[in-house]
Amino acid sequence: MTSVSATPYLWPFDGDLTPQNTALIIIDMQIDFCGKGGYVDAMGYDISLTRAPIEPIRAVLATAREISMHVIHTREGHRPDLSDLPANKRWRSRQIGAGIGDVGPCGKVLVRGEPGWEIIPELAPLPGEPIIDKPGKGSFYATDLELLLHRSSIRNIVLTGITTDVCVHTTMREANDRGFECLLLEDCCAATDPGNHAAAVKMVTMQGGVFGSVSDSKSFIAAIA
Ligand code: C5J
Repeated sequence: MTSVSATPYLWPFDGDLTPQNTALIIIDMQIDFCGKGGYVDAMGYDISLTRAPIEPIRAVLATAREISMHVIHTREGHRPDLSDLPANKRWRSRQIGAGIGDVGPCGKVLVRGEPGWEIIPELAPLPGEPIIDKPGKGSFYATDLELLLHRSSIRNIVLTGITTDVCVHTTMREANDRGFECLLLEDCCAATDPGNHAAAVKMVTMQGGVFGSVSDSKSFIAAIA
């Protein structure tokens, strides 16, 4: 398989890209982050921004499934008894009018099992695709993601989802520190602020690719299809 055209370097760094050693990770494409009445909407942010990556992700996901590349989904959310919700996280969310654990139009905000916590239907996981439930921003903290990746001999990670500057970036940093070779697909991610999205993408490209490399859905599909 050929490398992916990316910035600042052709990805992966050593050209070792196969469907077996690579995972597409789709981060937090939940109603709470891009649906009407969800957490992001309740905070007053524009959900057209966080919905923009749905179609590019859908195209990448279809191609990844066609070639049997690993696909992993994540969901941010808390236990119904909120025993895994840090007090400061709850307090901050209430400051901006979207209290985590409080009842909103999509059920209890960011709580497992509630309508708002579900992954949007457009990107629904297929049976057999692992879903990582995480209480924090990073997908490695307090989850079994690293174990799953090692058990399947995955060494390349392709990051998509929302939001670029929070859960996607935290996951990319966690993965990079663990030695995984990371690629961010910029049109498959979005933030609640376009400037933050652009800054988060730019950060990856500094220092020769401090956290990995950056590409887009079309270049990635062209390389793997
Ligand atoms: C946030 C996320 N932004 N999925 N979560 O709180 O990025």
